[in-house]
Amino acid sequence: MGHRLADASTPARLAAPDEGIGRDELALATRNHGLPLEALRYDLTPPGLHYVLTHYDIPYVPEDEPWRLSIVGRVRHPLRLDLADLRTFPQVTTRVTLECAGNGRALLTPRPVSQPWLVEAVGTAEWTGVPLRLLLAEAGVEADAVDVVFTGADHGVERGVEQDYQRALPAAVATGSEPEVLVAYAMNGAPLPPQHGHPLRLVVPGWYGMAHVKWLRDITVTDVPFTGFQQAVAYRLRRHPEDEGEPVTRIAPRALLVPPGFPDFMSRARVVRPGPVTLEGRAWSGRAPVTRAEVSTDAGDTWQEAELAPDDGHRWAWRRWRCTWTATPGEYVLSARATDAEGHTQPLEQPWNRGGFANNLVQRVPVLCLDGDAAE
Ligand SMILES: Nc1nc2c(c(=O)[nH]1)N[C@H]1C(S)=C(S)[C@@H](COP(=O)(O)O)O[C@H]1N2
Ligand SMILES: [Mo]
Repeated sequence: MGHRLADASTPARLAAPDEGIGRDELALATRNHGLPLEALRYDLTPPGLHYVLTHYDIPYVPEDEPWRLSIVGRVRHPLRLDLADLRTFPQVTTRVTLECAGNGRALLTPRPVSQPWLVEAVGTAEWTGVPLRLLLAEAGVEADAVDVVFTGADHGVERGVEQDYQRALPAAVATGSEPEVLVAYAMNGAPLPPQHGHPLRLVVPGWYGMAHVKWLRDITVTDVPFTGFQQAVAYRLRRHPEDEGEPVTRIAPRALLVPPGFPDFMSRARVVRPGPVTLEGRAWSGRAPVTRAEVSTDAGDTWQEAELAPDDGHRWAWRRWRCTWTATPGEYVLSARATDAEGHTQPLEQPWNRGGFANNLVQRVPVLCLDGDAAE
């Protein structure tokens, strides 16, 4: 009672220099969970270990409630499709590594106050559904189409703006086949779980998570650029609140290590014993195929080439890499770095913007190698 919503023009907040993670960030962190990094070992992330991010509430969709997807706006034949209708279209399955645009945010200085990801907002799944371009072809997109707007069934308020979760793709991307955008009804061969968009979601291979609209109920083709909150206010790369900013789109390259050895419970620092230690992990990029993974055991001063697993044809999924490190007693900071075919790589200095978006600073993993004796 008596509460008021923040003003719509309120910029996202930055944490004060020594401000710890607050209760509001903790509340988000307990709802939206990351990939436990040891699960980087799986080619396909097991259900429940894939990261989850939901801005508002997960909609409750009773099993017997019919779901309809409408395709309207600048189309010649507006459509209203149920799940059985969607199953009559050609079905495609694509393995996709999904990463939240805010991954790495909580490691930035100053820290943008939002979902406080370290580096674990990533997962890989096989998504099955109908190519969006086939649905749009059936509806007949008009020549003056500019954007295609996707609306989810979830509703909330964000910085004073009440809204359904909505994002748009340029019409050329939505009707194109590179990448092949899907309206997906299955994840790893089973119906979508509630937290991943049951019963329908968009999958946009190579793009950061915000584009993959969950609980998809409406597709509207527009002849003007979409200016909704998640497009024009959030998910832009801004250094100052008044900047117009570039839109966040494709995933920048990143490599992560499977945490070596075993963890200290509180600090999560890794402990290894002297001798050969296999360092392995994953590397991905939504811009171009990954061509290189490198590892450093001295906080990025020197780099060693890791061996990339053979290309298995899953263009939109992460690739495994590995190398061997001969550990001797002492303290180390391990890092990994990915490079893609267009030469994009990862910086050692933080790429900073007010949302903490698309920041692919190299990972730092503190490791203690025990004395031979202490390990007995
Ligand atoms: N309807 C809806 N779709 C959404 C979101 C949301 O809050 N509502 N979050 C987006 C964001 S920011 C991310 S990172 C991904 C996360 O997908 P996942 O939870 O399946 O991993 O969903 C996207 N799709
Ligand atoms: Mo996200």
